[in-house]
Amino acid sequence: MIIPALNEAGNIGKVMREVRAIAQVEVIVVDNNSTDSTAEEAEQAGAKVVIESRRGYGYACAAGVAAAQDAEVLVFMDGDYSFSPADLPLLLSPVLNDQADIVLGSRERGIIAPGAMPPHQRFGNWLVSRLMNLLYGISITDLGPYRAIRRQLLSELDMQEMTYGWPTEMIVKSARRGARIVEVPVSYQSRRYGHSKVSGTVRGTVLATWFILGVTFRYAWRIR
Ligand SMILES: Nc1nc2c(ncn2[C@@H]2O[C@H](COP(=O)(O)OP(=O)(O)OP(=O)(O)O)[C@@H](O)[C@H]2O)c(=O)[nH]1
Ligand SMILES: [Mg+2]
Repeated sequence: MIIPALNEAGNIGKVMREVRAIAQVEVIVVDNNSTDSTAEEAEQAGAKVVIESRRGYGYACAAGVAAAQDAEVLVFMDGDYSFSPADLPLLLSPVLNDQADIVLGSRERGIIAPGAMPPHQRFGNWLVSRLMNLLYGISITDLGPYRAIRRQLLSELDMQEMTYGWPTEMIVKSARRGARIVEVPVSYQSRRYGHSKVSGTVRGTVLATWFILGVTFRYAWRIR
């Protein structure tokens, strides 16, 4: 499991302990120059901590992939304790049962705690999901960052988006390759501690919207 984490002290230890209680999986926390004790907290709770100095969600995820050398299946999860480690078996089973190549955790199909997702984020996810369904012939309800993917598929995708576009690129390129994309319901709650870096800030929202829409359209019209 790969957890990109930027200033998630207070959350990351709790996330780690819950993952440990659910499954014996290797957990790689990628610290992007946090200014708090994220790295120490993750290490103490048993994570392998990788440092990526280039700022960006995609850079952090890519560094995690590089560090997870032996894993055949990779799971990505946020480090702010907004997703539930208890949903991990649900995410993994379609891949392990050879029914999917990539499994997306859908908050829309699951339970969203009151106030956990700001209305603009919920609307944006709805809109982009539908756009992707139309442009790529898939059937998804959310852009869930909590997801599982076969390593083989991920390496074939040749990921280029190293910031906000990473999760979108993974979906649209998987769709273009005809990979089996399956959604499972996951629960979502507000972060416990710390500050939002994406949807809870104006800068994060504007940049995420720009990259998500840009990547969604770019690959729809690119020649194979
Ligand atoms: N390594 C790394 N992690 C990041 C970066 N930006 C965000 N993250 C992590 O990515 C996850 C998602 O970021 P959040 O700040 O929770 O974004 P959000 O879910 O839209 O916002 P909230 O509603 O506050 O939870 C968290 O685990 C962050 O720590 C980054 O630049 N580098
Ligand atoms: Mg969050």
